[in-house]
Amino acid sequence: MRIGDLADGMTRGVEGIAASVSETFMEPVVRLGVTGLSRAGKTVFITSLVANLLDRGRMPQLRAAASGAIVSAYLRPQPDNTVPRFDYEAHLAAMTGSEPHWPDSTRAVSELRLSLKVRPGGLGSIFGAVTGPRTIHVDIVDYPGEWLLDLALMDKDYAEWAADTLGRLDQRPGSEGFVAALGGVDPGAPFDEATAQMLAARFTEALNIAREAGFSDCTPGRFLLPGEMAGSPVLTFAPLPVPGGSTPRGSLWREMERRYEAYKREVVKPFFRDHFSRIDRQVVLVDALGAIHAGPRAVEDLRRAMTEILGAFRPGRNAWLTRFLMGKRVEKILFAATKADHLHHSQHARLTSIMQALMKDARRRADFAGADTAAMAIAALRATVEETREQRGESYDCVRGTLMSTGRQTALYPGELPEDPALLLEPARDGAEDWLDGDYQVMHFAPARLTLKPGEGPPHIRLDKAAEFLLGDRLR
Ligand SMILES: Nc1nc2c(ncn2[C@@H]2O[C@H](COP(=O)(O)OP(=O)(O)OP(=O)(O)O)[C@@H](O)[C@H]2O)c(=O)[nH]1
Ligand SMILES: [Mg+2]
Repeated sequence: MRIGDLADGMTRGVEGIAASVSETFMEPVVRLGVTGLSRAGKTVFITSLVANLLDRGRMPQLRAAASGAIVSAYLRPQPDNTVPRFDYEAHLAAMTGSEPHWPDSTRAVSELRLSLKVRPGGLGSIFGAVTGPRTIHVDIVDYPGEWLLDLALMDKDYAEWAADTLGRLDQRPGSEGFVAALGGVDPGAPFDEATAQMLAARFTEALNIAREAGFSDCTPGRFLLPGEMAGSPVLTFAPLPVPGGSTPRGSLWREMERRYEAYKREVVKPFFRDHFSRIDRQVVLVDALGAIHAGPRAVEDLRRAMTEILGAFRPGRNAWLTRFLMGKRVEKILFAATKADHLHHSQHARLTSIMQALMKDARRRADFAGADTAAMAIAALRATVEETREQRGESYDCVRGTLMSTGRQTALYPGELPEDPALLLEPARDGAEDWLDGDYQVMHFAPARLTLKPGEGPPHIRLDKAAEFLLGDRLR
């Protein structure tokens, strides 16, 4: 352990104590982390969750909403002054306006505080009447799941990371450009910036193509979501094989190694210290249907990424992370397959089983030290209606919605998910190229035009159950 690390850890500890004391004497705060890989559905989830907590007419499975224990809900200024605010109003306007559309992609951390006034025991409770309502603040933090994958880098030095990454290139589409570029480079040659930039550009391209093709584990995460760090040295490196003879000072390999270490120190660590270490409850959103549609390799990649992501919630996984956490741990982790409105409800249980199987794999390696975990299939914003169609004497359970590409109403029969998740996960693990029997369809539906009654939030599937799991115990 370096002295610098120790000092960092201690400051955090003191801040942590101050925060928990003020919270105990004043109003309790629950910090809810919402993560998932890019396009998993984080922005839509947070927007719809907040809208449905403000107007609770569609939240019967959230007990505190059904019982009337939540007296009121309102948005308040967030406590963190330097974190961008989650743009709830703009996202909600996009999803529920007169020309509904999906919100834009978001590329960084953002935060929103929702405060709930709760009367313990609900309406008419004697206890509630005596003590009066109390306020609970829910701080919702949206952050890219790619950043969690970077935790794995903390255990690896440059040579190990490069060997792992290079070893995986041939399993993925889009690496050709980078492989060709590598062929013309001697890692032991003296460093020059143009070569470094060229390699980083080709490598980033390969990561983006793999990501587009449905692959999940595309580290370093910040290469895909560079934000204001684009073009800086911490994002201008690439994996190189160890040069034959040695790694002389001033060589390309050495400088790449130095930048990789800088990325760990100056990008990965601050995120875990400033954001991750403060989370109380976590939802991990997963576009499982998207990966199933993309094929077995994408499913296997997703499984690995999920194991990696959930590994971040395993105490003791990493020495420096353990110190930042100071014994604090995430109390609940919800693992949710999003966009379940692409399936007829008759298949939702199967999607849930697939999520459970994916989660089990991660759990086998760790029990998350007592954190309460659950897997669900949800749709934060339901864009379809169900429909059963007859064709040549067979009936098909379809969903119907407005197709994004044409703007026309279309019915989709997505294919039948297997009852036993192993029928998907095993071929994926065995490296199959395609699914043996059948294909799984995904279509991009636009959000439906809504007419909401007073007191109703946007339509969803099981968002209330997700909220009950994540927050229910704190609202009683
Ligand atoms: N049908 C349906 N589609 C959804 C739902 N949630 C998300 N989507 C689709 O998934 C896309 C991504 O959703 P976002 O919420 O923007 O995902 P994100 O995780 O915030 O994505 P990034 O900000 O790019 O990381 C949307 O544009 C929709 O096409 C849902 O509940 N139902
Ligand atoms: Mg987003």
